[in-house]
Amino acid sequence: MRDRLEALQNSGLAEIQKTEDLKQLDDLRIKYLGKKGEITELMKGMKDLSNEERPLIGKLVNDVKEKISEEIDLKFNFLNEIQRKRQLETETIDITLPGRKITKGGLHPVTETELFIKEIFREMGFDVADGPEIEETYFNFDALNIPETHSSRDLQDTFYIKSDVVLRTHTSPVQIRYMKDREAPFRMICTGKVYRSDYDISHTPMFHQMEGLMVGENISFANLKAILTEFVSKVFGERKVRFRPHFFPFTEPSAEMDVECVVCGGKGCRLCKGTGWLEIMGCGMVDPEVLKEGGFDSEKVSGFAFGIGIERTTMLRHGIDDLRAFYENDMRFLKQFKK
Ligand code: 2NM
Repeated sequence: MRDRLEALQNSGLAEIQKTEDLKQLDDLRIKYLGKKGEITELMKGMKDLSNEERPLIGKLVNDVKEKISEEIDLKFNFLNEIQRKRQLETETIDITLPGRKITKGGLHPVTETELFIKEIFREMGFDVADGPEIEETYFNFDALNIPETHSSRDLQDTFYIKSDVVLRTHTSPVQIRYMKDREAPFRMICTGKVYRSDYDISHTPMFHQMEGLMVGENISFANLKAILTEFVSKVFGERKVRFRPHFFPFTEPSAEMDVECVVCGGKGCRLCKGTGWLEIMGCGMVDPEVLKEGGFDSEKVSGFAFGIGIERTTMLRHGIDDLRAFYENDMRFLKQFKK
């Protein structure tokens, strides 16, 4: 038994020495030290030994086990280190190579115009507010003096979520909410998405609007003209403007504002349909009923309001003649607006 143990130790150590990779080494660990390994096998013969010999051989078995185990650990560390070094050599990264190019995106032209016109009003002292796109019919219609029978309330024009909840059809409900929260005087604008069930060459079911409101003592139509004329000159340059009478349920009197055609300068062309004028926004003096609904005494304060479509403004600024270009995600179109 002593001889067999010695032979086992020698062959074990020799095999460990020769091993060149970690997998082989692991196989050896199993071969010698495993549950079904050679040493375990040899120990089965222990029961045949005399009582004097058994403890001596037992100690010897443990020594051999320990020796082989130590040797395997040493070799393991050695091989592991070699493998790590090899890895470091082959997997080095050349940090002097140029990096992957990161392409920067740009603002969508509608977003860019939205930010641009917001900034113009901010500079004129207007507060910027916003509100929910899913809105109660009360804020979207009733509070704005839009009668129960008004055609804009039709299922055909408005996306109803429930009988009293809609996707807002304009941003005016934000003005109503703002009035209820504030004291006069104030001036504010809001921009955002609005929804109408309409889809053809010049209408998309979602589009963007900016609306504004100024309320205080003695706010007049002259103030409206001054502010809006200044705004239009900042967007389109020094051009003639005109106000035509119009009708909106929430303003009285109401008007539409035109700017001298940006293409022909008033001579008449295809864009302005020969009129020399481009319609750009709606406006008016806030109806006393709407002021009252907003919590104001229409005997003490007055106000003007206005609304402008951002898609249309973007088209006129950049000479885009097809609304659909904004929603087709054609990179050749969008890249032209990258700054
Ligand atoms: C427009 C035209 C005219 C408008 C009115 C109000 C409110 F809530 F203050 F009454 N907000 N926006 C308004 C007035 C909007 O868009 C073409």
